[in-house]
Formats: sequence, structure tokens, C-alpha cells
Amino acid sequence: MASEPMVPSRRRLLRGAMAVAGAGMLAGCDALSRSKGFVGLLERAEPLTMRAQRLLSGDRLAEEFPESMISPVFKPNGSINPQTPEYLALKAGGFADYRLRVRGLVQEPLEFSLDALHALPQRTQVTRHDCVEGWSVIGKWQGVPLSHLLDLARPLPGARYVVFHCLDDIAANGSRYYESIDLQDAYHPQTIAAHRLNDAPLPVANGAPVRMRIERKLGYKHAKYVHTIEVVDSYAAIAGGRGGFWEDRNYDWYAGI
Ligand SMILES: Nc1nc2c(c(=O)[nH]1)N[C@H]1C(S)=C(S)[C@@H](COP(=O)(O)O)O[C@H]1N2
Ligand SMILES: [Mo]
Repeated sequence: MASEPMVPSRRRLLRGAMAVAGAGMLAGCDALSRSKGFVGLLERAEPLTMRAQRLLSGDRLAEEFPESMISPVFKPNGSINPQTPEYLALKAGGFADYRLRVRGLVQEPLEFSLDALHALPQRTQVTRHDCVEGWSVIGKWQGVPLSHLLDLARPLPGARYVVFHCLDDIAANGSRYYESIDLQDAYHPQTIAAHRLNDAPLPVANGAPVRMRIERKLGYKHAKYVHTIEVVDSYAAIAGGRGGFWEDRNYDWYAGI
């Protein structure tokens, strides 16, 4: 085996210089990442991480717990009392005018009142919510499997992601919260549009009237106050282009647990 030279060769020095130039380029990454081309690259690279996680965990279910382990309080976090005019109007009417829309790359755009959602097949699950801030709580959720809503709407060829648009703004500039997952996570059996928490209608603080539960993901993926489920081929054109409110502020998109 050839041994490494003791004195750096010209080639090695050159390579070192290129590494330094590379570090300089990283500092420009933020500006770069805002360009559509770069986001497109990211979207192509991310399935690699995804595949690695799936090789390890497959499509396994998140752990479900006995009801005796439900936390006394399901700690609310992020937006807990939305103040957008749309939300305040819906809340004032007891959410009678609320509609959950399914649109985008689907054969059959749909909308559901709360009563209509209650009439669909339901799933109940007692699961642990893990926030990236380092706390967890266990709660019992009831809702409609997203797979069922998608089966009714029938995604078109080219559909790759599902984007959840929310009624709250949490940034000072009025940015709306949004999130996205890929179709595989969308069809996961524990991915539900939840309207009940601990055997009661979903409280405002936890996302009333409808929020997502995506049990294999960190807390910030679980969009609350959802009004529209949009099926897309790419999320690059939405808001900051990284697939979610926190992703646009540098959080990881996949966020698997
Ligand atoms: N619309 C919306 N969804 C959201 C948030 C938010 O601020 N707005 N915060 C996220 C974060 S960081 C967490 S931990 C969970 C908190 O859900 P909870 O309030 O039911 O605990 O909601 C997530 N979904
Ligand atoms: Mo969170």
C-alpha cells in the first residue's frame, strides 16, 4: 500500500486551497438556497435521507400507548390562539362555516364540513408528541385517515407531496404556517386529520377545528388549524420554498422520529 507523503504535495496543497474556497461558498449558501434551482436540487437530494431512514425503519407504526398513560395536559405550543380575521370569524361561528379543502393535483377537488368529516371512517390512536424543543406529551387523537381523503380526491400522475395550509400567522410579517410531507407519509396509516383530542373536540390551543397527526414526525410537522390540503408535484414555489414554515427558517424537512 502506498504511504502518504510526509511533505504535502503540490496537489494536496491545491486540494486544501479548494476546501477553503468551498467553505467560503458555504457562507453564501443562504442566498443560494433561496434560488429556485438550488431548492430543486435539495428536493432531489432529500429522498436519499428519506430512503436511509426507511431502510432502517420501513413503514413501521409509531408506538401507541394505553389510555392510562395519557398526559393530564396536552401542552400547547407555537400558535395557541390564532388572530387572523378568517380564524376569528370561523371560531365565532363555532366552526359551522369551516371547510377542509382538498385540492391541487387531484381528479376530484373536495371540501368537507366538520359534520362531513365526522361521517367518514375514523381512526383513534394514543401517541406521543415530541417537540424539537425537547418535551413530549401523550394524547389520544381521533380523525380521518389522510389516505381516505386522498382516495376520495384521487391524486393525479405527478403528485409527490401533500401541503397543509393553516389559518394562523405566527411570524411578525404575517407569514402563514404551512407544512408538507411526501405521499408515502401521507398514506401512512397513522397520518390523520384529527378533530378530537382526549375524547373531546380539539381545543383551539391544539389546532381547532382540524389539525394533522403525522406520528412518525417531530411536532412541527403536525400542522394545526388546517384549512387546505394541497397535492403538488413540488413545494419549491410555496412561501420560502423549503416545504414548511420552520423549514423556511432552516429546520429539517424530513423530521423523522
Ligand atoms: N398552524 C400551526 N401548526 C403548528 C404550530 C404552529 O405554530 N402553527 N406549531 C407546531 C409545533 S412546533 C408543535 S410542537 C405542535 C404543537 O402542537 P400542540 O399545540 O397541540 O402541542 O404544533 C405544530 N403545528
Ligand atoms: Mo414543536
